[in-house]
Amino acid sequence: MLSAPELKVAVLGLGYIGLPTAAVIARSGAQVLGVDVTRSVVDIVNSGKVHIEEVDLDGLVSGVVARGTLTASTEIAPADVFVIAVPTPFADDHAPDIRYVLEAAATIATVLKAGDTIILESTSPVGTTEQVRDLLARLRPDLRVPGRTGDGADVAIAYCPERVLPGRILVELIDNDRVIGGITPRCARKALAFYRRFVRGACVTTTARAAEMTKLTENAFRDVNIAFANELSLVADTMGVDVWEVIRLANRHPRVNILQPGPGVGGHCIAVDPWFLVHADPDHTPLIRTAREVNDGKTAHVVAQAIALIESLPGVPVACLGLAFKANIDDFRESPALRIALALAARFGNRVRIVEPYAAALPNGFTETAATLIDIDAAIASCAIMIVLVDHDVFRSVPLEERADKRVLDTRGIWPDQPRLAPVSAALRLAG
Ligand code: SAJ
Repeated sequence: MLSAPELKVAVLGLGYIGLPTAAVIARSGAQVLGVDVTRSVVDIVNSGKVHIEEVDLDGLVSGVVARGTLTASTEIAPADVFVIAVPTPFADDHAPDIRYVLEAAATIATVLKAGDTIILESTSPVGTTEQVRDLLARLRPDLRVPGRTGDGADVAIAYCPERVLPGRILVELIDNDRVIGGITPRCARKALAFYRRFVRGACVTTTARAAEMTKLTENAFRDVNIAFANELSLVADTMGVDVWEVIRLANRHPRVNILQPGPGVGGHCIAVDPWFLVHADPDHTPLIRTAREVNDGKTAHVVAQAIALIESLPGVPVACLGLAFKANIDDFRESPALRIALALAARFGNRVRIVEPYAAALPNGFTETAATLIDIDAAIASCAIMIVLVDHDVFRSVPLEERADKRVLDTRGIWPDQPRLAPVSAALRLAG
């Protein structure tokens, strides 16, 4: 491995993972080229700014761009290490779509040289890293690829999944342990030396296939466990029991650790990745598939509950608290809160008021509706029905005296002291 100032790294994909990763590598002293197919993203980064919200990312990017250690381009250039961090969506039938990974690999092939290392970080179905290897072998027959030509490979290829939590990305990029899967042990060792430059967590090596499955397993584990909590929330409703109290009490058992129910699972990872396992082996994944269905079903259940509550109080304004996919972030991707608020806005029009401190304006989907964006104070003043969809701190901190007279559907359990059936004050009904 080259010493710090000489190492050239290209990061392909400047999204939620690629941009922070590129910036952290640049801070470690390497010369980083961020490559993205979107011109506007490249221009924003080159001006020292960021196109995504993430804690402390703006300061880091402006610093490394000002120092010249991070530059962005739509064009690839030769480098010593290539990191692929592009999206891996799935199609309507849940089949994973690795087209962007293969396109990135084909781009790298144009500048690849002996001695280079290619690392895939995108969440990928098992076998994708081998497909990258096979593609490179086809496009660059002049280079010996690993795993096909004994130990004599000219390039190293590895899979190392990102595992960072939105909102804590810069911390977790450094502190989390990394699983580094090589096509061969030698590939893993080369990638390991690269990650050791900027990762403080342990770096553990394995095969590419095991690393790919590990990433999918982590997110499927979380999905299954959230599904358990969501299923409990339905049973507890039927029984007339407070599910959050039950979970709190059950979790006092030394070997029980139940997650939190909510309005469904959002984000671009946990609601997506389990399908990669189901698609790969449908016969052996009834639990993982059912968990997905339970979590998606919870969103539909909340919509039905909210409709029943709103219809029971004709004319009363409704506040939907939150659109983000989880607390204290501005990310609305795959958000159940957004889906629920949209369904209610489409049905109840101007009775619906959205409170989302992380949005300057309502997202596009609302333009067809008469829903409005208001702040939490206006919601407290004007809405007798409150549907809590996101556990943002600003909602959690509303004291009981400001909401005691509200009818609340609290999908996140943020107001345990809320009276179950507060009366609706006539003053809060919409005129007419
Ligand atoms: N959620 C619940 N109940 C819970 C925990 C979460 O309903 O007890 C919901 C959240 O509200 C949200 C969704 O699940 O809608 C996902 O949120 P999250 O915080 O669990 O996870 P993400 O999607 O932000 O990030 C996950 C992380 N994976 C794991 O924790 C196993 C992160 O480490 C991964 O890097 C990321 O996916 C990814 O990129 O794969």
